[in-house]
Amino acid sequence: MATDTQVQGLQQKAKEAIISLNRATAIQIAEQAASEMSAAELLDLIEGGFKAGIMVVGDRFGKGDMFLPELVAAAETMKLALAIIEPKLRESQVTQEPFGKVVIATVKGDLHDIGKTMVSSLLMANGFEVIDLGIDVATPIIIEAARENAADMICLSALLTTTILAQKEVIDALQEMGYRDAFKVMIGGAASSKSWAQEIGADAYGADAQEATEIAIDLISESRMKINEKL
Ligand code: B12
Repeated sequence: MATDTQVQGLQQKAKEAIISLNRATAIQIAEQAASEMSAAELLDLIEGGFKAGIMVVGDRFGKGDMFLPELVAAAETMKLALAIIEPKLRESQVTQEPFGKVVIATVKGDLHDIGKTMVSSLLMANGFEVIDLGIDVATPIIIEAARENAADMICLSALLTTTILAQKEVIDALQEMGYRDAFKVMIGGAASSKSWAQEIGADAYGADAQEATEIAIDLISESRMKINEKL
């Protein structure tokens, strides 16, 4: 366990390491955190440190103050750090019984995978069986995977204003194929929002990995209760 001041200090350093594209420091922070911090502290470090840093890089890129190679380098730095932290997160929270089955993907046309992988890891840490289809996944492949694996839920990540349309495409296709009621659908990623989720008929929107996990637990428990009531 670390103190609040230690967590905040490490958050600031992690943020700076991403902004300055300093891989060695990012790795050193991740290693220190993985050996000293609890799962909750690790999540705080990711959200308030590494993620805060990459959001600054994203803003600067959006304003034309940083360029694509720097965006790529920042993402690689963050992925190296998360690769060290994520196994620790998973092993720290694992429960015995699989809680439910989730198919997760970044939708067609979208190559962003850092946030989707975080959601995937935290769901696994909380006892979900997760089938992670990766990035740039076409609608029919997502639906087929959900059917084949008899998933409880489909999670769709999209970070671009153009690719959120593919989240709608998945829901529309489920509807047309008569499978809409077979799966809960949760959407997320920087370009999606609660209002977009409502507009396209998703069951939920999750703002971050922690919220995504809480919602997944609620939605799946709720639908199991309904099934039990009918029996
Ligand atoms: C890193 C990054 C990249 C990296 C991605 C590397 C990788 N392996 O993922 C690279 C360099 C490849 C990249 C490419 C591009 N990018 Co980019 N990228 C980013 C950046 C800076 C950070 C994204 C990130 O990893 N954040 C950290 C993670 C932890 O956060 P997150 O993804 O939001 O995920 C969290 C939540 O959203 C949520 N969540 C995520 N997924 C899901 C799913 C579910 C179901 C749920 C419930 C929750 C959930 O939980 C996560 C944990 O908290 C964003 C900036 C931003 N504001 O998002 C731009 C950004 C998304 N990119 C942008 C652009 C324009 C591009 C490019 C078009 C650039 C170009 N000219 O080529 C390409 C597009 C490539 C493509 N076809 O996808 C724009 C999008 C603008 C728009 N409105 O559409 C942004 C907003 C930057 C900007 N300000 O201009 N990018």
